[in-house]
Amino acid sequence: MKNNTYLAADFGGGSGRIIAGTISKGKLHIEEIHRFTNRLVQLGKHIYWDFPCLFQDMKEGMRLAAKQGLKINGIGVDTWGVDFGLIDRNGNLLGNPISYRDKRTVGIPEKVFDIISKSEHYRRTGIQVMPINTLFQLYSMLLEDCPQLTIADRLLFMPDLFNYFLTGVAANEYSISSTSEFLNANTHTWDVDLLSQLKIPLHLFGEIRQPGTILGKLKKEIAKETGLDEIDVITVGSHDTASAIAAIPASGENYAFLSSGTWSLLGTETTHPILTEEARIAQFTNEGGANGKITFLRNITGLWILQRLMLEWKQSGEEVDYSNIIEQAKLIKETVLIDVDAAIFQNPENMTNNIQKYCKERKLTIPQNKAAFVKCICASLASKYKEAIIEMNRLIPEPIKQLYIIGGGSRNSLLNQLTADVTGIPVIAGPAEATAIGNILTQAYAKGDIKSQEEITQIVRSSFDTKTYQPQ
Ligand code: LRH
Repeated sequence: MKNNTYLAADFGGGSGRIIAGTISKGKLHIEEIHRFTNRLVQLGKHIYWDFPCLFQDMKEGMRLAAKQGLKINGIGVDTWGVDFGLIDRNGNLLGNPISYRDKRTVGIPEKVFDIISKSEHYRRTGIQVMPINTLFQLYSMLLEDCPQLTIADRLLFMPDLFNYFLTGVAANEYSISSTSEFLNANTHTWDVDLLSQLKIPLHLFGEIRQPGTILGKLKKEIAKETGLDEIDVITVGSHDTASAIAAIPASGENYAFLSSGTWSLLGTETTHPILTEEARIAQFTNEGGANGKITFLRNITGLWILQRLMLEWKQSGEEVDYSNIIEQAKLIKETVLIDVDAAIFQNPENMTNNIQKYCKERKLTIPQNKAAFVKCICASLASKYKEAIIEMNRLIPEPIKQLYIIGGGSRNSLLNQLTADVTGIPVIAGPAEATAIGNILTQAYAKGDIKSQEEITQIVRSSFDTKTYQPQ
């Protein structure tokens, strides 16, 4: 029997998943094999990801898949953007990767823009300036003369790091590399002039691999440990946003996407980067897609604030029935709006306190119960989406006519309806597992089971239901 199952290792800021996808008769069937927590760890001065633990969790998922007797043809890894690990010349990891939520980049963009102007930086990289981006993280290490940097041989972004320890092949995948601010938006290669200007060592950066190519074989010892064969490890759109966008079930033209999870990535696909001053000022970014296209989008703080509130409610021992709170929130007519991108919400000790503080300082009505908090956040997100669509319509040839919401956030019916209402365009929600789906179908493309992006879209359309919300 032909091996037609692929494993997606999909890591988000709050959890990781191993998902198996089987393609049969033009349809994809997915099954979650293993889900685990991804925690931020405060250790000394910094906030880290626990990479060894995440790697172990991934192997456990692989072991469970093997145990089910699935005929596995390949595995692909995708993660959130911008973060990385450094490898020494013996191939060892130089410390756990530091999270983008760490404070080490505070004040760093200003220092970079003393050396290169914002306009030139955008013309080269096409990337929206966000202090979390790799450029600022690495520059902060350079400024503090970090010993790790002196002995580092290679820089590997999070998915590259997983791939490296799976195969022994150290490579930088294109879509994840595009989140760094080190790639040239036109040539899709490392911007050597920019790196040299900032005195960032060039040897850290390696060969750029395109999504949909075979990276290498699973190491013998990992195959043995997990019970899998020495299967192919395949580079997918290893930036989770790129994989999610590859799985938009779009039909027709002039659509925008919203990849909705911890972050909200709202934008559209273009064939060429848009590097104008207007795009820079509007804070749009040109990232690399999984299908040769550019994902022209704005990074908006997504469901992060709500995720943190839920955690705080649970930690205080309260009963939290998410769907019930959403239903209650739907009944609330009036709400205050907050700026979800305000620095005060980035990584506070207590999110509830900071929302209260934010409202108090602006003499806004403070939400009084869980449903009021949820309504406030969903309405605030929807208003950000509206603003982004208005700005985007000024920058692209034809206005957006419909919005596809994909990712876990597409399950939030309150947010979907509010978004349709304030933007005035239909919202098509689903699939929630778009990232894993894009990951799996890109692997199938690499192995020749699927021939084109059009076929990927067709498979998504016939395999997963969507729900349309008309503006009211
Ligand atoms: C979404 C995302 C987004 C951000 C990053 C930190 O998961 O990849 O593009 O830039 O996380």
